[in-house]
Amino acid sequence: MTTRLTGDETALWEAAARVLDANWTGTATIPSPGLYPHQWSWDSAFVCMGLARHRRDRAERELLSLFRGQWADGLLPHIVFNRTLERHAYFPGPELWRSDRQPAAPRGVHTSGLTQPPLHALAALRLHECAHPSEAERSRAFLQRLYPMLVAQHRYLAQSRDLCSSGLMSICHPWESGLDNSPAWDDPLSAVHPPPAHYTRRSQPTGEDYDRYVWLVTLLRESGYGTDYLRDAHPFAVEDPLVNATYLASTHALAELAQIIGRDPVPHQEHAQRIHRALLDRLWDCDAGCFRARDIRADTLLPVVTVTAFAPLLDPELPTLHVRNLVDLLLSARFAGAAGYPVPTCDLQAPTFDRHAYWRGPTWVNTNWLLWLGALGHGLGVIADLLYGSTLRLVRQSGFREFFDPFDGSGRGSHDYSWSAALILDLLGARRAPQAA
Ligand code: 9WN
Repeated sequence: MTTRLTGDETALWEAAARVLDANWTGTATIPSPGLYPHQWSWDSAFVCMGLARHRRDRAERELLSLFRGQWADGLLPHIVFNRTLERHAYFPGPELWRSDRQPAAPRGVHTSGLTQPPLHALAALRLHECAHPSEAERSRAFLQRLYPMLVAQHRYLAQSRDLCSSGLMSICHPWESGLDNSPAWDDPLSAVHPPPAHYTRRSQPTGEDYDRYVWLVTLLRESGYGTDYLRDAHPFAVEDPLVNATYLASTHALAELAQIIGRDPVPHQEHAQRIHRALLDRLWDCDAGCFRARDIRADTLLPVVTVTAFAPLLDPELPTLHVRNLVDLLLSARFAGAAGYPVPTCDLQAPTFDRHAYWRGPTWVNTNWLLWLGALGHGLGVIADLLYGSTLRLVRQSGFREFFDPFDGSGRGSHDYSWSAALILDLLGARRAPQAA
């Protein structure tokens, strides 16, 4: 812990730490008890941000456990399955992905064959930055060990996921976005036509969309998760602002990590420039004054404005005009301005907005945290404080829930959700003191 906390803050800190302690399996942190019993990729990155301030030994093990699932081509899977659990602990389990039949997949570990937003280099950097001076040597040694794995992860994204050679990575499944049922995916998903399905599912998005999710995985699996197939034939391929903003932030982090351990940062810096330019050229919508996802099969920007519109605030070189436009939209009645508990995941005025439905409107701690980090990076202290305060208010009122109603702050989805707890630890640990102008 780096900051002196008040009594109320200490209670919140302890409650958050208890959630992470309870969700620790001995090697990694499950996203939540019951609903998500395996290890998820971007969840682990968020969890590390909190563990960095609570149990850095566990943060290191968390990342190493995740990278145990890395494929030989560098793919860092979005789920690493816990083999000791029953087959039906979570659907879809290893039997849908069949990673054991893929030559590039690791032996003895079952994984999915998809990615998630690549926040891991950023998490590793934050872990190092939070290290006590007495731990600096040990922290550097850990980075030496992790660095080649992070480089391989980014190489995979550049070589196998830059489907248009644009500089941006594409997602090939809504699950890769982390915002599974976001209304932004409605259009590209409607072009996916699965055969009749023969399975059932217990929670969250159901019905036709779920059939499409599973069908997309079947197509990927049958292609051997191949790069040529992804580029030329897979029906769902989207360049998303949040995914690419995390890709950019982690590429900058990789450059810093390289410097810390005495490697060459220049290739990462050059790569970051390329992502930065492509974000502006391909995903900025001048008329709307915000970023939107691009469907690369239809070559159009997707119509619904969601919370991912703001994620490029994570780009340290985002031009002032773009920052100003994003702030205006964020504070308007379409987002924070009319939601008592910002930031809703979908434009409140969009016909697809739904205050109850997972990523179609509710407020989530992780998206708030990403925007808070981006706002701080641009010196937007008032916006950062707004996000800080509203996120703390959510968990104080409703606990460490998975997501929240953006109008009344009531909690939804699973209880004791790991990233909701971990990111509160990071927020409390990083809270800033006001500075005289
Ligand atoms: C599918 C674990 C994951 C998060 C995602 C969230 C949800 C899974 C699901 O849970 O996705 O990957 O079963 O719906 O959408 O962001 O990583 O917490």
